[in-house]
This record gives sequence, structure tokens and C-alpha cells, in this order.
Amino acid sequence: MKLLTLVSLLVLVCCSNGKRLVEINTQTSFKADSGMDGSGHVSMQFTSTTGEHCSVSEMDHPSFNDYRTGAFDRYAGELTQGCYEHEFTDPLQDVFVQHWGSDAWRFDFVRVIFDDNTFVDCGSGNHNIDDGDSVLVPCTYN
Ligand SMILES: [Ca+2]
Ligand SMILES: [Ca+2]
Repeated sequence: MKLLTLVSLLVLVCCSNGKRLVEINTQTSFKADSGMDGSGHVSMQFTSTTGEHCSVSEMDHPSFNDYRTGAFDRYAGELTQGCYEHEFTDPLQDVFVQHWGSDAWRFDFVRVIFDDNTFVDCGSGNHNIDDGDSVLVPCTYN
């Protein structure tokens, strides 16, 4: 009986809450001109299998030249805006990436890191968006 109580308690502690998003990473492709300077921007919306979602309206390091060709950029804390510590009860299904501006961005994947140190990658390489294009990229758990 005691063991059963302990087990139920552990289950409650471990699984009743979802995972909180703590960091977003982007892998800009290595192909020439994949990068994006100040004339290109992106927003992202992350959605779970049950429709929970959060969004980042302009993901950018204000004082750093991010999104360079081949760069792996990390966005944590308040840089994740509306996704800051957003809790997902269910697995992420996809990320909707919207581009605007005149400098196209080509990326390989977007990585989402959760507070339990797990992560998921969304994207299968070579997603190119420009001038208001958007792309819906599925997330895959290994
Ligand atoms: Ca920047
Ligand atoms: Ca470019």
C-alpha cells in the first residue's frame, strides 16, 4: 500500500504537468546566401498534437548578427517571447515559420528544448523562405 502511494505520488509529480519550453535553436543552412541580414525576419508558431500553441513574433538577438549562413543560433528566456516557459502537455507537432523582408532565409531545422532537458527537431533541411513566404515544418521525435 505504501509503495503504491509512493508510486502514484511519483507519477503525479513527474507527469501531471507538461513540458515547458525553455529554448529555441535554429540551424541556418550552409549553402551560399542561406543567411539573413537585417532586411529579413522570421516569426514562428509552435503547435502540439492537440492544438496547444505559442508564438514568437520576431525571433532575433537584438545586439547580435544572428541567422548567418551556417549558424546555429540559440534563443532563450525572453527572446522566446510568447513561448517563454510555455507549457505543452502533448508533443509538438509542427512549427509554422513565416518570413518577411527582402533577404531570404534557408534553414535546416528548428530545435525546441524543454525544461526536462529533452528536445525535438522540426525540419528536414533546406527549407527556403523569402518575401512573406511561410512554411509548415513537422517535428520529429527520435
Ligand atoms: Ca539580430
Ligand atoms: Ca539570404
